[in-house]
Amino acid sequence: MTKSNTLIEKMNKHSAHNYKPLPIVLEKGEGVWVWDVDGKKYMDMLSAYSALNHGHRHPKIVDRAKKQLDKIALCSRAFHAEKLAQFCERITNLTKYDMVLPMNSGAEAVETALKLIRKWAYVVKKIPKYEAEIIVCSNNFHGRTVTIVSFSSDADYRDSFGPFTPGFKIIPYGDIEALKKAITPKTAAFLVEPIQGEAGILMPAKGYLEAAQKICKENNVLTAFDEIQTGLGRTGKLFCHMWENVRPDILIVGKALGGGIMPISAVLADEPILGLFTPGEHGSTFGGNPLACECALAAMDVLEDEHLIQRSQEMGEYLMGKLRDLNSPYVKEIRGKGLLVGIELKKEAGGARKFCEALMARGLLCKETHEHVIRLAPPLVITKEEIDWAVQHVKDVLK
Ligand code: IF1
Repeated sequence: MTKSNTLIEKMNKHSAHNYKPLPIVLEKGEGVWVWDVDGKKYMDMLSAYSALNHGHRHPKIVDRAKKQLDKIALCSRAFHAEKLAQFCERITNLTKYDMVLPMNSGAEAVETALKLIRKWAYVVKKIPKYEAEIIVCSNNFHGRTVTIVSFSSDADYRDSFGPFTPGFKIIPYGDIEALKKAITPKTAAFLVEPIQGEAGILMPAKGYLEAAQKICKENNVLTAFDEIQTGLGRTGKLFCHMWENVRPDILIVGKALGGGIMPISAVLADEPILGLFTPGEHGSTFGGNPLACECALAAMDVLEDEHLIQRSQEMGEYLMGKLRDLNSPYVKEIRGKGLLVGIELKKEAGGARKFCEALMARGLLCKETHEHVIRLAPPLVITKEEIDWAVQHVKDVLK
């Protein structure tokens, strides 16, 4: 009986069964590498779904987190805090929005955006109470709260959890005509992911976000972009929407904002929108806590100081080029932006899961998304040599 097996047994017995993880038990991480409890080393090409853009335990972020632990970690929003003030200034400067509202998880930030959109709809757009509609896309993934799964089009995420929150309209992703048709005088906003990660790294045609924003502007409809997975360098730009000439009214970030150490998420917007919340209308015990803020400050510093956005773009092109050169008979398409890369397999390949399991056995961790796509999303600190190592294994497995 290995240490791993003993621990997996404990999981099976005592943990809710809401996941089906690959059968390894991690104990340690450093950069792009992780080790399991039996001492086996793996390359992490999942990066906690982009929460580890800086890699595991980035030394500069860990150092600042440790120093912050020796000062103050938590104080609630009943008081001001030095680190929160610095965080608010820093992230609004970075993203060029007037204001920020910090939360903890991505789902909480999405919920925050939804509340904000509804308030704007009633106070500013003067939609009759409570008739505001928010347009979303099919195959979206925005989190797992009851309201968010209310507008999921995936049965697994949604089916057992009604009654559902009303007020959402689902249209096909990437379809501008559908957006045009869906907008009514009661439409408050369009919520969209610049790339649909969970749906299989789906990328809309170039110009989609720009066209969507134009139609929304013409109809006094807000745009809200969920950049929780695609933000902070993952796709080779600070935010994925920056591949186009757009600026959403509401920007939602999370995951990598915490530098791979603390959960922290945020909603960003200008004052006429984010200024609408009044005391008591929204909040969170842990949202904006000093420790998470210091991790986010360090994460933003490292992103800039180590040119991780540029790296993501260059290494992403390098990785995709190498994958295309493999010419595997199983592969239908290699696609992605920056270091958010999907290998879509042909149906005959029999699903991506078994390839991910084979890669795991060789020391490379990645995960299938939907049935036929292998998702490769390593930390942005990955080197060319490390990519070469990974591609060799992908090659052997896809032969
Ligand atoms: C899980 C997926 C990825 C997200 C976008 C909001 C959230 C997420 C675009 C919510 C979260 C995570 C959640 C995680 C798996 C993962 C995921 F496969 F489920 F869809 F990344 F692709 N918007 N995505 O991707 O953020 O509340 O989790 O902090 O197991 O649920 P959260």
